[in-house]
Amino acid sequence: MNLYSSFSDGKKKFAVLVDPDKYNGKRLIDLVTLARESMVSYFLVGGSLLSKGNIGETIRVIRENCNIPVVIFPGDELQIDPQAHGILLLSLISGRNPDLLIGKHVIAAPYLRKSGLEILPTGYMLIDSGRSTTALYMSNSMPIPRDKDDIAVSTAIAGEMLGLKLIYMDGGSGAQHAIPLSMIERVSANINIPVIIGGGIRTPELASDIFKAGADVIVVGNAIEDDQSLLKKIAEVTYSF
Ligand code: 1GP
Repeated sequence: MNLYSSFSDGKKKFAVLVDPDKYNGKRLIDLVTLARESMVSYFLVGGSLLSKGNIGETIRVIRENCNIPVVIFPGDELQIDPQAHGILLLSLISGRNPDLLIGKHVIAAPYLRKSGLEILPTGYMLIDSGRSTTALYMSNSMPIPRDKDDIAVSTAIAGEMLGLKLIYMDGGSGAQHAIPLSMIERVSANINIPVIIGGGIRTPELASDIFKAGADVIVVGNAIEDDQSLLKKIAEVTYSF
């Protein structure tokens, strides 16, 4: 499987975020069944802070029950598991915390090499979403202000120039506001690598608007945790493009 070529094939994609703290047992199997029926593009597995979940067990259950690619969205260097297909190697380019720009990567590198996971080098940009999310607090960094499209554009261009292969703009899980459409439009018009958008996407209508603004991949977590019927509706929107 070449994950990157699927991210960059120009078709709109829908990723379901699975936080191992929030899903287990029947609830996880039900989610996987729904995702399989709706032809979800990817499972993203991980969390900014895992307190009880077991990422390996979550990935094992998903792999046993479907063929949907599993991509780790790591909250830290402990979230590496060879059962997944790939991992977003996140560099937090919106922040100025050296650990999240290169420090954790140095610690993780030998393990990643041994894991056999496909590495997806990702410029990760936290955008102010109206409240302090776990991702923001744990990152010990400042988000890009919502009304500063220019900063977002320059940051994304710098990420592309540094050789990163994906740009992920995130409001953080449970964001009060999703990423502004004007920011998505400007960023996606100014770079030639796929743009992933997540945080606070709670309706199929908003998912549609975000795709129209230029997103290649959307990530939805919280809204599906609250209402699993959304999964099918957002998948339908995704594949209508
Ligand atoms: C968080 O982008 C993801 O990192 C998804 O956010 O849980 O708000 O959908 P939500």
